[in-house]
Amino acid sequence: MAKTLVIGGSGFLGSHVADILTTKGHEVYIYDIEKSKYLSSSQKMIVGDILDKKLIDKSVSKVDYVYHFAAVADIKEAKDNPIESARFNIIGTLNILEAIKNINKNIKFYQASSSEMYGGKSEEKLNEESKFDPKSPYAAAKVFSHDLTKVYRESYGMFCASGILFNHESPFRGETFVTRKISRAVGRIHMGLQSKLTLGNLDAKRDWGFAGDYVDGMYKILDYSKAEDWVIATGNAHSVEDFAKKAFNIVDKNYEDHIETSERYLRPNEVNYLLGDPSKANDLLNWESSTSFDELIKLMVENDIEIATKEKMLLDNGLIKPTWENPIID
Ligand code: F7E
Repeated sequence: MAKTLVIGGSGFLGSHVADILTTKGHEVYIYDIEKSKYLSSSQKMIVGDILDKKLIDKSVSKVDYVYHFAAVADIKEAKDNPIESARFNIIGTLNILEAIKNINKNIKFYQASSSEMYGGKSEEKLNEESKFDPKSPYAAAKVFSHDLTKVYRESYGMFCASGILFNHESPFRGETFVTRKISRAVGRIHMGLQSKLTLGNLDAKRDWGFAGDYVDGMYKILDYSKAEDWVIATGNAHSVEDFAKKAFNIVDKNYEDHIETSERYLRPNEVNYLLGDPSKANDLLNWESSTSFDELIKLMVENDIEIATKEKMLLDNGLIKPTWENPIID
C-alpha cells in the first residue's frame, strides 16, 4: 500500500487531497500544526511545526509520497506577517526537500505552486514557460519554493514536481477569500440575515476552478512518468463582478442592490488578471477541469444557503449571536 504524507493536510487544499488519496487506497499521514477537522478513521495525524526538523525527518522516513501545502495562503495575512509567513512559505519547503534528499531520494514530492507567481500584469494566457513577476511576499515565497523544487530535481535527480494551481474554490474555502465571501453573503442575504456585502476591486479577473477537479490533477502529477511543472487551470477568466452577479442571480437578486465597495479590501499591489493555459496537463496528464464557472458558483451558493438556513434557526431560537462583520441589522 502506498504511503503518503500530506504536509499542511488540515488546510483547505491539503484536506481535499488527503481525502482523495485515502479513497484511492493510500495510507495517509496528515502533518499540520493543528488537528484536521476532516480526519477520517483510517488517516493518521501528526501534529507538528514544519520547522521541527526531527519530526519532519521521522515523518518523511515513513512514506513514498510527500505533498506539501503548508503555507500562509491568505495574501493579506502573509503581507501583514511577512516574517512569520516566510517560516512556512520558504524555510518549510527547504526543510522537507532536505529531509527527502537525506533520507530517501526515491520519495516523490509535490510542491503547491501558485498562479500568484505570475503577477498578472497582462492578459496573456499563462503556461509553464511564462515569466514570474511576484507582487506580494506570498507570491515571492512561492517563486522561491517553486525554483527550489526545480533545483532539487535537477541537482539530485529527485522526483520533485510542481503544480501551478490557478484559483481553486469549493464550499470548504475560507470565508476571507472572495468567492466564499460572496457565496456566504448571498446565502445570508437570501435568509434575511444581512443586507449588504462589502468588497474591494470588482474588476480583478481570475481563472476560477473547482478544487475537487484540481485535486485529481495533483494526483496525476505525481503519477506521471517524469517530475515536471504543470499548470492546473480552466482556461477561462472572469471578474469578481461576474462572480457576484451570477451568485446573486441564483437567489433572484440584483447584486447592485447589495454590494458596496471599500478601500479596506483593496490591495496595494493588486494582481489584476490571471488566466491559465492548462494545455500541457490536458494533453499529457489527460486532465481537465470539468466543473463550469456557473456550476461552481451554484454549488457554493447552495451550500451556503444551507448554512444560513441553520444559522437563522439558531438565531431565531437565541442560540447564537450574530458574528458576521456585516451585521444582521445594517
Ligand atoms: O482574491 C479581489 C482580490 O483573496 C481574488 C489563494 O488561494 O488564489 C488565492 O489568492 C481577487 C483579488 O484570492 C475582495 O483583490 C475583491 O484580486 O479570493 P482572493 P487570491 O488573492 O487570488 C491563489 C491561486 C493562491 O495561491 C492563494 O493562496 O479578488 N477581491 N474584493 C477581493 N478579495 C478578497 N479576499 N476579499 C474581497 O473583499
